[in-house]
Amino acid sequence: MLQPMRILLTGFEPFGGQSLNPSWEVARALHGVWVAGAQVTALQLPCVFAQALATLQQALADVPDIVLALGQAEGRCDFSVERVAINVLDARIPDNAGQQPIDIPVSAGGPAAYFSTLPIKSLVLGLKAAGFPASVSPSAGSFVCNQVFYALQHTLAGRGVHSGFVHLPLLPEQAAQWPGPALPSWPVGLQIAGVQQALALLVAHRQQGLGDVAWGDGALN
Ligand code: PCA
Repeated sequence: MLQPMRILLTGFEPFGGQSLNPSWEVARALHGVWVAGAQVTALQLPCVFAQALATLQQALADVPDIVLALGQAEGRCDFSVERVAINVLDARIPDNAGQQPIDIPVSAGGPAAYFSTLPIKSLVLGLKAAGFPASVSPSAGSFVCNQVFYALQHTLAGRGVHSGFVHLPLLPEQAAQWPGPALPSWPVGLQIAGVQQALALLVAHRQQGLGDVAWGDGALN
């Protein structure tokens, strides 16, 4: 019998003095949920350069069909579907262990960058059609999210797994206390519904036998 598809959905612990991270609030809400016949397993990643990859690698040992990694990006106003992970760590703030690497490769000798193997344009169009603002983002930054995204693509390269990264806006509770100019936020329920929709789109893409994308999958308009 055909095995059901398995989805790994990762989120990060809070960082930067926050007590919440939307990526983990969303991932944990979807743990164990079935989306379009595929089962979701949520995994929390530490926001620590020296620890995040070991946690990720452990979960990838039992290779899933789809991996969607989530992170918080304060200031973003929509679902930011990341196009590319770069081979550099250049931290703007210390991680949760107080480390702040500057201009260090994620993988010494590795390629300069990896593209998402998710259908990034179809995902954006599908999310927007379902009422969730979304866009393709050209940079996942150079903090722990980019490190995880790069390592994910590096580890799974050529394995036929569809994997990529989406940055999420802040939660309203976070935005209300954020210092400086007001930042956009989305309620957790909306973020959960949007990610669930994203997963359904990714399962459908995979079921249609549309392989890795590795490069753009069409125009956005
Ligand atoms: N966002 C940070 C790290 C963890 C998270 O949720 C980032 O964008 O790198």
